[in-house]
Amino acid sequence: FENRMQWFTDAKYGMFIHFGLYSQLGGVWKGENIPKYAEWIQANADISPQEYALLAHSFNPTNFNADAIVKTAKKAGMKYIVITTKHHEGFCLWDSKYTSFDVGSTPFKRDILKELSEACKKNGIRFGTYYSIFDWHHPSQERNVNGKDAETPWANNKMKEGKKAEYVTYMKNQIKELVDRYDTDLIWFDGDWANWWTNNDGIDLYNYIRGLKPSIIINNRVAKRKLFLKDYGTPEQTHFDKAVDYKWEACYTLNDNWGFKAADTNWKQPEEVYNKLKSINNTGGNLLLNIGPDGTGKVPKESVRILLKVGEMLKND
Ligand code: JFZ
Repeated sequence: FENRMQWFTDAKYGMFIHFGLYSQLGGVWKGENIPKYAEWIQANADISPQEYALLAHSFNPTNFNADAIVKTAKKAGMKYIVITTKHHEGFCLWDSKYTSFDVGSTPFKRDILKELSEACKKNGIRFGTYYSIFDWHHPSQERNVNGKDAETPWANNKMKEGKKAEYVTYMKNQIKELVDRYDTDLIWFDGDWANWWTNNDGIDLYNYIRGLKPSIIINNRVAKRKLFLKDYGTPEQTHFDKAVDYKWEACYTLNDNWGFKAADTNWKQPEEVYNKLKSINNTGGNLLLNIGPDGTGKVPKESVRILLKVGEMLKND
């Protein structure tokens, strides 16, 4: 365990990238600014999976520049990158054999995970992949319209009767693709709160992935996050002031959204980011700090400015 976790413990600071179909919308649906997280727009504007899927036809982020992103991360003092390969929307950022709701069915087609993983290798940066447990597009699942769950029909989505095994196979097949094609070093799960996903489902998936690549690191959201702190824990937009008896990583974003939101200009100051990083590292945590490229693939210039400024401050430590 110590050996496997060593690079992660030493890394201390990484870059999170939220990128998907939602990046094109920038938080706006049919002319209306939709409140809350931009990457949740499908849920927050209650867009049907069929209508949402049309966004694949216009996905063409020709400004996505893996080398530039990796170089920015490196200059900023970051040692690993984790990108959303499949967020809750279900769209896959790689050309998967197991679905056509993926980059292979867009006008774009480029293998950006390959571009990013190779740029990482070249620059001595570890490469990680985010994968959402629940999926707003997969036919096994649907909005929850009954009883108490109807209050959050998307956040607590429903697994259709008898469909779970098929979906778990889909997840396993896709994760094997991420391991085989991109040699991912870390898998960052999310969405463990889905009520059809059990802690044992998570442990089974964890063991399956470790069997594919024994050295891989997997966050605790693979299973029920409070019960399963095997590799590392993941508090969100908050961090611990005291050391805890497990490895952990806080994730923060530079404004108030993970995915790109045009109207969100509430950028954190470099000093604030620097101080957060220091206090997190001082109590044994890593910081995974997010950028959300826009629909053309361009990283907001404010994000780049803040990251590079923090990088300079770290150099003067
Ligand atoms: C999740 C995602 O839903 C979100 O879109 C983003 O990817 C973020 C990094 O992770 O959001 C969460 C996860 C956990 C909590 C709240 C929002 N939580 O534990 O309170």
